[in-house]
Amino acid sequence: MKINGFTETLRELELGGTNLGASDGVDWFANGAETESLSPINGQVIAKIKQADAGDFDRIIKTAEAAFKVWREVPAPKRGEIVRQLGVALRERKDALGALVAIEMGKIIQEGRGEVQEMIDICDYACGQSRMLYGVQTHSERAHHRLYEQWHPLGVVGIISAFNFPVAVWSWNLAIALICGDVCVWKPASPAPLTAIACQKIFERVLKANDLPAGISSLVVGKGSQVGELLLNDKRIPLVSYTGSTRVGKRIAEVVSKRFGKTILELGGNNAVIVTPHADLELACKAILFGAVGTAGQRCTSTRRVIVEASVYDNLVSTLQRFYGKLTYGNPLDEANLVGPLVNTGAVDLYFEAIETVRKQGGTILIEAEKLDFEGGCYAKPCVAAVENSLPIVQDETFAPLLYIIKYEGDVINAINIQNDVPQGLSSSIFTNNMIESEKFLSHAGSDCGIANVNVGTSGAEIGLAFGGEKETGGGRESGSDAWKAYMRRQSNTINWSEGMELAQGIKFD
Ligand code: UN1
Repeated sequence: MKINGFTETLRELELGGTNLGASDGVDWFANGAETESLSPINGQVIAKIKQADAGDFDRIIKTAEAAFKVWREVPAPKRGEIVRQLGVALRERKDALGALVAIEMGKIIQEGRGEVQEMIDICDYACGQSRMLYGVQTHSERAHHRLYEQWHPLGVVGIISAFNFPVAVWSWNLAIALICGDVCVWKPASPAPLTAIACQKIFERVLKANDLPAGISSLVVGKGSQVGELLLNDKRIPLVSYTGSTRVGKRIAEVVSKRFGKTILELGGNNAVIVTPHADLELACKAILFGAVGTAGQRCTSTRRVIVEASVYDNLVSTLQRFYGKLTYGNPLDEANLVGPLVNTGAVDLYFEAIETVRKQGGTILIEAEKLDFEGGCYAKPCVAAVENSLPIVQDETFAPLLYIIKYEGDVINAINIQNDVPQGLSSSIFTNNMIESEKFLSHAGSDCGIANVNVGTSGAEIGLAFGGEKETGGGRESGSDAWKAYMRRQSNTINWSEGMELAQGIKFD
């Protein structure tokens, strides 16, 4: 397949040299400072962006509030139809948008296309879900009374996305929020404004073709310290969905809950793969490799730790060394490469600082990292280190291709205890063909993570189940299963169709 370069990709996605960063789905405007988007492929400016200022933000929220009053009256399956059309539009732009993701944040083109596929999948899923916004009904203790539960839309949903899934995070939230009858305002991550503008343009065509009013899906490109703060503090936004670091997520939880707003938080992970003596080692190492170096180790689900039983330790390390030795590095637009650049020079610096800290805290480097000088981009080779789980650096999430190997002895429960002994709780895996081991891992005394897999790696979850984690990962759930409920408000209804006024709990008040 021919891969387009920067210019062709921008043209195909209707992006110019300078782009406006605020849109209500019908009009584009922006009165804030100009910024540039740099590519980690070569450090060059891809294009410029005019950011939103406080006035633009206020205009967006006012328009969104008005649009909510219209949108909530549209029957849910008809809202689902609009989301279905977004999925069709994304299918048409899959290659171009996947390439822009690679250009702007550096993930390899296969993963860029995979990310757009996740957007398409959630649109299809949400369209079906729009006919299944079920509430329960139950039996009343009183004669001729009916009890039931309904789910109503919430209002304006703020979506703050992360650079590592610059387009899919928006779609997981948007597709579900829209079918629920909410309207959305998106503040994309600062390193990835162009992919956001491209998505907004794709959706704008759908909204216009259906004669929908402004404000159903809006975009505000701006600094976290400016528009981000406005969004958190704005009482007109009842729900804020944030994907990103635990440090920022903690602050978001405080600010939004202080005004009794709701949050969906998808924060840091510290995901482990347990490898027992009953594992297929080749299979485990394949999953570990993709988990640790896929997206250059910059997924919240990336494999950070391998917890391996002592008798298979040496074999696992030599298999990983063989696999790492075959990795190909370079331009993420070239399909031959498996590892592209990190997102920016700051991320490379943090990566090498973390490796230094591993050494200082007593870890042993098994596979050395090194900076790669391609085209002035942010390339680096991955690193593997043998450590103790208790090292302070191991307890922290380093957002880079840095993998820790930890030895365990005895029963699998010892490995599970090590796995759970970190502040985060997103994703976890076990590799074993022993049913008792895998059931222990999945039991209530097993993995404490939101995601627990058997013979499947920690990253690359499908959209059909709820996505998210426990502890410092924030507790939020997005995507499939009943994650839609977080985007709605629940109402409990009691209907009296008797002719009297019977009180519950047998109370007499005559
Ligand atoms: C993220 O890194 O923020 O499970 C999300 C996965 C992807 C989602 C990652 N489906 O790796």
